[in-house]
Amino acid sequence: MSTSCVQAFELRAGVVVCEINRPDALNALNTEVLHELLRQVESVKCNDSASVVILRSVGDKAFVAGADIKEMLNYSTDQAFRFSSLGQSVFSALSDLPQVVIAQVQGFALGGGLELALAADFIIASQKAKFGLPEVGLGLIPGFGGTQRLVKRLGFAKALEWMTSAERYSAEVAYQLGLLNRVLEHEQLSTGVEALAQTIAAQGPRAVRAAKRAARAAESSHGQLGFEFEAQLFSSCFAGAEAREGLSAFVEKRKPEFRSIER
Ligand code: DAK
Repeated sequence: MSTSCVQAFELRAGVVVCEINRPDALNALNTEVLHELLRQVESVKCNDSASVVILRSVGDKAFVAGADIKEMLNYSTDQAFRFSSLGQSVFSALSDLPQVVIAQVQGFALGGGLELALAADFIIASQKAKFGLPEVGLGLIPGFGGTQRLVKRLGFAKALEWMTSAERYSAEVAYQLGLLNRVLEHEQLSTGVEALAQTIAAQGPRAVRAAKRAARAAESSHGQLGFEFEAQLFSSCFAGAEAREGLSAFVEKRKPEFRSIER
């Protein structure tokens, strides 16, 4: 396979697409895809002009059908350990991106595929999407952080049901449980995701990043510490020209021009 198994490109000002391209294997995550995903995520991280990353994949059937079962079949314990370390680096790098990351799920998001979507900030899915964690049926458990992230999203009992039953769930059920931000008609998925990405990219870029950092901190810190961090981030918004532009634009009854501000 060529290095094009994952591509990243600027869709429009402030919006980058990161796209997995292995549709013949339903975009299953093998070592090559993980290496390439890590490379692209690291380069997106340095893109100061991007506010949003759309994480999506090629093909109609699957977002990602999991870790590559055929590759894992003959793993030695050493190979399994290396695969695990690589996967964890990719998933941490993705969830630590300073940009808002939207997973666009058009079909199956199973096993490592659901874990990948969970590493994004939010998930927008087609009505045709299907979610689940089939690992226990293979004698495994999710290993890319999914056990932790799913509990945070669904609560302990539902998440454990998903992990231990290996059942598949429709987008409607996943939405009702709070896993998804939006469910869109299949044909409208790309345009809907891109429209939301554009809306976010039109806001103050520095403020969008600060909002993400503050919201992420809520997941890991408690009570007063979180409020103090929020206050620090709030005051940091006044360090550059962005807040001045946003506040002045309101007073002057015009649209703010965030994109032309130097960062
Ligand atoms: N790996 C490799 N190839 C896959 C694949 C996968 N996960 N899923 C599908 N494919 C391949 C199929 O083998 C087939 O290839 P050919 O036979 O054409 O060569 C092609 O994609 C099309 O798939 P199907 O013919 O099966 O298509 P269907 O429409 O009939 O079925 C399906 C679609 C998504 C229901 C089915 O493909 C399926 O059940 N796939 C497997 C889903 C699954 O079990 N996913 C979980 C994988 S395990 C850890 C880290 C991570 C993990 C665990 C531990 N540590 C760090 C400790 C994660 C584990 C997993 O994700």
